[in-house]
Amino acid sequence: RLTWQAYHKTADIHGYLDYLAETYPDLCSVKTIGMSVQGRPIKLLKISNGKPGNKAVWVDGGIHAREWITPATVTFIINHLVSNFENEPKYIQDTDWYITPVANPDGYEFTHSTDRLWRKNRARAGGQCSGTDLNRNFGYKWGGKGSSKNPCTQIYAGAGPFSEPETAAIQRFIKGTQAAWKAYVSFHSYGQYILYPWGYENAVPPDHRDLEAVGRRAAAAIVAAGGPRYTVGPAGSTLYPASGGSDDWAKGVAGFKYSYTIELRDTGRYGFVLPASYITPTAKEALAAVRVIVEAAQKA
Ligand code: 0X9
Ligand code: ZN
Repeated sequence: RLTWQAYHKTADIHGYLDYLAETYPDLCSVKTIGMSVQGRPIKLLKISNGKPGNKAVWVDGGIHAREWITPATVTFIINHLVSNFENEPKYIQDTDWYITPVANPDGYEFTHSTDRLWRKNRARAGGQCSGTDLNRNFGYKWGGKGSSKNPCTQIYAGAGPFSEPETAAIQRFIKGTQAAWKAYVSFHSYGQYILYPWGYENAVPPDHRDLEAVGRRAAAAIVAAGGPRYTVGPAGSTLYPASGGSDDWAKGVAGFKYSYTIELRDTGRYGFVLPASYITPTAKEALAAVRVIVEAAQKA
């Protein structure tokens, strides 16, 4: 139903999730976790063998509209997991996967129709300017460094924590689902980084050594899979301080031990406008990284 030779629009990606739930009802289910500002569904695919005691992992893409490689990568990972489930190792099978490929459907559609480099959602933010940066709108250290109160900037944090329906839907689902949450992985682009908290400032959580070790193993797995170098480190010092990110909320509030933002390819040649021929290699290396994180999550 989908290919990984081209980038697809939200409706096609959501149609693919529905197809999987119909075709593999014992393994897959789809849930609409909320509606966007403009009334589009935010869909989540759960992949689970139904065993009690499974650890739970969250994966999202498309928080930032223009980062097209991220929904493509997330759907590639879904396709791989579902098609090979029986042959996967126990740590994959005994995980409950909660996967949202397009967390910002309005923004993503806007990059297809109007402005390829749009980043934010499509909220009527204030004055002439639209859009809240969903990765500044999460409710941990909201409104601090690297975010703005000015709706005309790319890093507008919104009127308050979780003011946007897209971030509120993620919060409501994660907080409202009885699951043994262990790993949170948010795909972004670009730059080839594996980042962990904190992002809001140059500081690290008490278990930062575990996050660094697993991040380095994930980067090594990417290289072993034939991929390029990814830089590993705490987001605030490795990239820049930016508060209100989903990764910090996952770690600081929602209780995920292993919380990562993975910035996919490339390092700037094409940037956000990565040609579709890069989807397969990028997604393969991302899957290799996710395997490492999920294996660690099983032991957490
Ligand atoms: O600035 C961001 O939101 C992310 N980079 S991007 O180029 N995709 O926009 C990095 C977020 C890292 N995490 C935190 N700062 N919490
Ligand atoms: Zn991003």
